[in-house]
Amino acid sequence: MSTPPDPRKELVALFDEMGSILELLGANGFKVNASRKVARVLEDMTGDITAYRDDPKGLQALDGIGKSSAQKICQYLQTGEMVEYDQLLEQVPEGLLAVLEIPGLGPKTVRAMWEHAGVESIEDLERAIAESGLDDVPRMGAKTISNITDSIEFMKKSGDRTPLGTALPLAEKIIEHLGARPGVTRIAWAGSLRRGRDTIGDIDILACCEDPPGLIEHFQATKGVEKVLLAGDTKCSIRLERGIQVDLRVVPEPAFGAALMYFTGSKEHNVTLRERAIKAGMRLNEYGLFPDDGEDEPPQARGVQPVAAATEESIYAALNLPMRPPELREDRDDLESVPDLVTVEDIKAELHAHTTASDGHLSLEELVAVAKARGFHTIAVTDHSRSSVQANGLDENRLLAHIDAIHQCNEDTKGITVLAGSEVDILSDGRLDYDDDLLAKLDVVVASPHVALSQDPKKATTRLLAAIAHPLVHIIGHPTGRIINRRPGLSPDIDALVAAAAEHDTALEINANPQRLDLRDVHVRAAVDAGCRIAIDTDAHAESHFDFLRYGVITARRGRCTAADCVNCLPAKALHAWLKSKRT
Ligand code: DGT
Ligand code: CA
Ligand code: CA
Ligand code: ZN
Repeated sequence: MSTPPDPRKELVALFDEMGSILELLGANGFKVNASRKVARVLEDMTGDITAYRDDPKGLQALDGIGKSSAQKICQYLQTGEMVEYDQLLEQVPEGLLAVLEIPGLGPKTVRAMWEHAGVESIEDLERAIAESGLDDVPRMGAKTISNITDSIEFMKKSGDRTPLGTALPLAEKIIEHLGARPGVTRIAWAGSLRRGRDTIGDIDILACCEDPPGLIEHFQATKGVEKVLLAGDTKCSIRLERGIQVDLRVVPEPAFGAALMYFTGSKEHNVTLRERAIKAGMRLNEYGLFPDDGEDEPPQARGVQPVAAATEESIYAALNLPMRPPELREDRDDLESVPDLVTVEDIKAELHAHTTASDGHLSLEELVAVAKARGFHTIAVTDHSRSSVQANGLDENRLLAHIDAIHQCNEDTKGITVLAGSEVDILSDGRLDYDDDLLAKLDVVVASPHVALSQDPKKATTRLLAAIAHPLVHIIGHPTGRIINRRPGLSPDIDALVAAAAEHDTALEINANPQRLDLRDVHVRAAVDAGCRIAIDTDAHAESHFDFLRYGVITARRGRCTAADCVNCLPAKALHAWLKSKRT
């Protein structure tokens, strides 16, 4: 499950942040822009950055990367550090970077608040507004201040849960750091992260180790620790710079399964299991499943041998239950039945992806090569339609030429089927962005809402129902348009949508981009129950986006989706037959 950290992404973040720090420090605009430009170049880079480890000249050959940036990148690739970044970071108060993240606040304003009102953190800013209305800061009108207050409120409301797509890679890094220590025999994440919720309150990690105090100390030395909240003999909590809390618990190896089960939760599932244990004359806690001998004192404290403790499987089995995947431990359904949930390996086709023809970063040939390397039998090229002007959507003529190019590419490529598709905007009234004549020329039509995402639920339902019933549409892309922590998106009548989707044989998409995860878990569940087809697509705009698949799959699993429910799991022949069934 663990993937190594991506140094390219880390470098993008470092250069972006250096740009912000430079701006806060009042550096000249040229330096600021140069740093941001490097971030953009690295962001777009599709090759392997580590190949440049000892090759600053090669980096300099890239447009936008100068000599000193090239040296910084090599230094980071060689040592994992960047001296200039560390030096810059020392010159600004840590909390000031968080102030910069408040929507609508630019570096110039933040710098003025820092200089004139001593603002070094969000808390300082709130205090300064309450006490003086920031009247010592030039050009601070009442309107600006009220906007700042609103933004802080919104950040507080949405910002206390971390998106899965941020938490999972972080947990992988921490586990890699901890696992590198000798004497660590077991290590895993638990909690809502293991259950795959779309947002995570905190990260829970469990480990078995010959030297618990040593591991606890090592944990506190994790990169990016802002504060140690608690440090005991077997338990430690830290807060990372981004405000994310991580709990580590070191548990005895013979009880690892019981601890993993307990700390994976959910709390509600734990309660249900405990009641089941009691009915069977047993007691279940984080140390194991024990025979109930009627004593008050906990069994583990009295040396009672557990019935089961080492693995989750053994505990479920002793309770006469099938092993339950973590994604289904929300206490939403009966314990006796566990469907055979879809896995990442089951996915054989990508049906929603973009190229440089609209707003993607990969050329058609690059996209196809990536999809082939991932082992897919089919890739659908679905660039944006004409109304998505900001995404460089294709007008009719460009689309016709694109279709020809894709079909030609399909003929020239062995080992994968390349389909001509489009991600067609569903306009606010439910009409599609191209005429039927043109849609009929496409092998795959993904219809997605992109605008008017705050329309009322009735209109949203009518709009989406029209697209679902459209005979030329295969898939509804990110049906609600929500962005986690940023935008709620449409609230259509999901039951009506899934019933219509089943009737018209139209698939509903789980967009695997971790900012979207739309359909969300409960919607997937409704769709699966209604017997409608599910698509799991990454909506790739770059090579790295293919890695989003795991977030889509975990969301599908939370909705009880099996491979049989998912069009991306169909064998090539069956998939192509379904797509063609909407073209006759
Ligand atoms: P989160 O962090 O808010 O996204 O959600 P969780 O589920 O990760 O919750 P967390 O971190 O408070 O606790 C991790 C697991 O530990 C939780 O899923 C179940 C278990 N747990 C924690 N407190 C209790 C409790 O009071 N009773 C029971 N039965 N289990 C608990
Ligand atoms: Ca948690
Ligand atoms: Ca926790
Ligand atoms: Zn898309």
